[in-house]
Amino acid sequence: LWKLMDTYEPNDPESIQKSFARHLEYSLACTRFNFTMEDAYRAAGLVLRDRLLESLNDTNDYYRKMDVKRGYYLSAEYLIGRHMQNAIANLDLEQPFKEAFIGLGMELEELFHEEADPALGNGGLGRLAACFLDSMATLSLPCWGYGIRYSYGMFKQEIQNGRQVECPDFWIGDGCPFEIPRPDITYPVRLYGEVTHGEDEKGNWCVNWVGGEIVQAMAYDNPIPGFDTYNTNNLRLWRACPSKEFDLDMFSAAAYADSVESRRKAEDLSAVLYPNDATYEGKELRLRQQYFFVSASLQDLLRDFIKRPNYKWSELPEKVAVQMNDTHPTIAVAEMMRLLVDVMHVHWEEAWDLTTKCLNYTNHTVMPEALEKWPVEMIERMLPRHLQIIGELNLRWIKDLQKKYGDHSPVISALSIFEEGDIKKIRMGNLAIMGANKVNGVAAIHTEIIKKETFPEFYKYCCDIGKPDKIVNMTNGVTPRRWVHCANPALSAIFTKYLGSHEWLTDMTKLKGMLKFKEDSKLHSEWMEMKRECKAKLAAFVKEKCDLDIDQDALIDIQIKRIHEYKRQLMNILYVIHRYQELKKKSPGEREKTQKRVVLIGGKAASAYVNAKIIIKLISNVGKVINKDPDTSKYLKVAFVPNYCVSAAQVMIPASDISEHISTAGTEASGTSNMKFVMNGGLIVGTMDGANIEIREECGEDTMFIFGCLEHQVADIAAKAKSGHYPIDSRLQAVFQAIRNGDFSHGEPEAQAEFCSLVDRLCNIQAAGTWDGDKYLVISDFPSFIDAQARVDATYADKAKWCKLSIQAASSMAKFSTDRTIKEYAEVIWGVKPAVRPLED
Ligand code: 26Y
Repeated sequence: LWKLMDTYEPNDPESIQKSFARHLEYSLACTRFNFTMEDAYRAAGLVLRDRLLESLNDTNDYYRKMDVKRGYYLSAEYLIGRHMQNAIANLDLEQPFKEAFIGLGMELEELFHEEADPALGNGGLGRLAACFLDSMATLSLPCWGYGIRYSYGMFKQEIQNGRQVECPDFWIGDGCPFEIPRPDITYPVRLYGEVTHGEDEKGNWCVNWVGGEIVQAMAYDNPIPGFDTYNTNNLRLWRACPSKEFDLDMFSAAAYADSVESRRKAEDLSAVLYPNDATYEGKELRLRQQYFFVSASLQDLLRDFIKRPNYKWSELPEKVAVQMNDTHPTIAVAEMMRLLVDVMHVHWEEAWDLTTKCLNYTNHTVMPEALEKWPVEMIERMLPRHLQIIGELNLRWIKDLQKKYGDHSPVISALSIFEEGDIKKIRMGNLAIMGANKVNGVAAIHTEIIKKETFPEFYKYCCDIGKPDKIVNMTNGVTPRRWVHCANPALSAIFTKYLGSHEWLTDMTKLKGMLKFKEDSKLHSEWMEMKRECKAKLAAFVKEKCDLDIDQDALIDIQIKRIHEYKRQLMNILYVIHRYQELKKKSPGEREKTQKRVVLIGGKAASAYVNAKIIIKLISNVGKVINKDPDTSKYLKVAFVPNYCVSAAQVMIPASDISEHISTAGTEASGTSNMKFVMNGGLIVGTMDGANIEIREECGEDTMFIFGCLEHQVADIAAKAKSGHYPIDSRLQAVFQAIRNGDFSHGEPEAQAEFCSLVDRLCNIQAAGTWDGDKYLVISDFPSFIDAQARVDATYADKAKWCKLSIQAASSMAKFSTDRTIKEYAEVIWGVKPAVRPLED
């Protein structure tokens, strides 16, 4: 068979062209003379897929042959973004592809734009998972991702009359050429039903979970090629399909309609991503989704384990490490126990030992409301066997705690998996911690907050049993392949030219070599030219998306992230209003001397998040006033950029001069776009929060415009406010006044009422620091925010200085490559080692 295979030179332009023509004709049924750009994109995608498939299969064979320990990343979200450009770069096919398509009269870049942007995630957590996959492959680590193949990803955001409108994103509509359906890889997943006891074939007492419904999980593989390695890893996403046996029964009973209905219900499972971050919404379907993908993934990885000749269960922790991405996949703790005990007949104690050695848990969010809790009643109905298992685990856990702390210690109720109350609940965070070998936060400050505030009793317990390092820090990162090389080819070329090789793309410490050029005038002019190029692309993008002309000489100021009160987009737009008011006060001559600025804000609001949606409306309305005011529009523009997504980020981030990472201290676990901006030579206006703190440490204090209170001051400020001391800066008063006057309401009474409600809430002094007041201390931080912005303008005025800082910061970001992050996970948490596939195997 091997000899019969069409052999091709993967790196040869002519063979790429031939393969392209073949796919166009035979895979897509087009003719060589009649095809659209979209057809061309698809055919090019299939050309790549051939190469990816080969590499994926060979890599898997190699891992199997070497019998290596595997890592498995379980995540309900992956914000992978477009595949094509990234795959071409990672497979080292940029030159031959370019040549091949120029030869065919096509620009590669144009093809890239035809690709849908798969948005199977909400925000930071999903994007982090995607960057992790890229680094795992690049480091040749035998690690796979598991998740859900949602038919509808994150909604598309349209802005109509300044308001967010959510539109469905049927990204899979015309098929994705990069995925590989695997109808032969399916697993049954049971839901509902009941638990009975009986005897197995050998007459041993056993537990049976029977009845209910069975859904089939079918695998779709998404090859993840590494950069500068022959390894290609896999992101295996599960799609829910109706169970075959079930259907047949239905048909034979001639219950055709019922059968169709049950089909639809099964398919619902993987239909939609919940477009919600941070606020936990207790939807039954979400729990079903979580269990569905966790069960399929664990069945799959255990099947792989037992395929090894002479496997022993005791070896499982030497061969398998699982990472649970937030609480979303933490039902894995109970499911692993069920599979080991009920299906594989491992003794309870050993099963628990194995489970707690294999599983690990990452916490991503400071907000307690994001730690999922499921009503016991819901679990009992949907996963009756799991409730029993969790009950038994908890019983043993509590006994252990009672021995240590006495029967009635308050520690016990805090650490129990069950939360008492009118509606008894299961705390998935506690289940995860109990079942995990390691628990980690995602930035230094966040890990400290986990120890002190999120799970203090648990941390104390770890210290008491002599295992304080069960909680570890794994500072986040981003992949430089997508976020520098693909997003900003001009910058990538500068680095490669000055450093003499592209090694920096796999070893970012090499960028330190740029520091000696940071005052070099030749580099300065190339650097500024790079920024101009990026700004030109941004200008075209903003023109298309917002119908706004932006001055490419202006300072570009960007805030892009989910819209959330803690991220304080509101403070940003209040500042823009203040800046506008200051400009209005100036004479035309004075205005000439001010720094021009373009402020771009983008991000999606959870569909039920009322305040976040009002903030979007306010930003849009402020834009309408400022942008068309002839006194000021030359100096200040502001726009809400619709439908922020990975591909938008790739255009926006490289063009920024400054970006805003301005969450209240102690609220943003890490942030990752902050890293992307700085890697692209942007500077940060930020608070001492999340990864900002560590970025500042690496790049130098002079590269960051820091403002706002510190985390340890927050409680005090809130307490003082409650006792009536919460002064409002006069400049902010003026901004509030303008809003109350209706200056930005466009005569729309509804908008006016909404904007006033935002302002009133902030001004409710007694409630500052609480839910009904200025919870995120906008008022308190506002004056120092103004100062920070003034420092930005002053620094920007000195072009050489700015350029130096920009080079200095971008060249000091080695720590924030996910290559560093993933190496730490692999070494400290997983114990997984690289397995570099040789080319000829
Ligand atoms: C339970 C459900 C409602 C839920 C869904 C999504 C809860 C949380 C999330 C998403 C959380 C998230 O994206 N967290 C972000 O993770 C990033 C990667 O670690 C951090 O950089 C960022 O600070 C944090 O907000």
